Amino acid sequence: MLKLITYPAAFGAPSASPFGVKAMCFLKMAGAEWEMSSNADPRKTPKGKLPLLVDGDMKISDSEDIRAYLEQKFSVDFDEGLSPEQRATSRAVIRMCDEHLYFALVCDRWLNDANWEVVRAEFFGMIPKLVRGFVTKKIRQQVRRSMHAQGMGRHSVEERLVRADLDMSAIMALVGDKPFLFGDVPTAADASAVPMLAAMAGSPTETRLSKRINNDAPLMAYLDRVNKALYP
Ligand SMILES: N[C@@H](CCC(=O)N[C@@H](CS)C(=O)NCC(=O)O)C(=O)O
Repeated sequence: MLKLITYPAAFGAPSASPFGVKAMCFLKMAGAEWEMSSNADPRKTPKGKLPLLVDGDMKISDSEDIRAYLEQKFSVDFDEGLSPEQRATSRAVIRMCDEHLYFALVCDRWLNDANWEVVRAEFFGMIPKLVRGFVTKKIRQQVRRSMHAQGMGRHSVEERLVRADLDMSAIMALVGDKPFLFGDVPTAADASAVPMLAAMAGSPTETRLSKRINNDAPLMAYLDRVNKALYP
């Protein structure tokens, strides 16, 4: 049976990682039988990141490669019925979520002091108490550095909010009056966008970003529709 290795459930989501939840949605779209193996330490995985899909001897890293693998293995097209133009838009939406909104989520989770206290307890509670403070301080420093290198960490909270807000407005403009991004059936872009937005909405403490999402009724209704259609 296929095994999805990813971070355990957290903050109301089936995995702390939105990429893990995205992979779960793909598994459901493929009609696969699978089991989850919770792992909170990605260091020994091929790319040092999770999720990781294991199929016998095969190890597939990265949610986008997991998508390609599942589409091929189960002879399905997660974007069935979409025109070439819609497929191009879908690709752009997925990149926007994975490579931009994700970093707004990381900053909100890790750099916001109130959130960090909860994140630390939730993610690193298994580290012996004696060294937990030291280890988690180091990990947070690494995240801060990587967010600075990536660029999102250089923006103020307000600037990050404006950026995320523009992405969310773009997503909702695409959804329009439809149930899903491209019509009546959820596609790969829904499976990518919603875990990211839901993770932001499910912030452990209320932040400006989580408020922005939770106060947006049409956006929350869209998250709910995708949740019901695609979540495990
Ligand atoms: N492009 C990857 C991103 C995966 C990713 O960033 N995973 C994070 C958790 S959300 C991770 O494992 N980070 C560990 C690290 O960077 O050390 C995908 O789509 O799967």
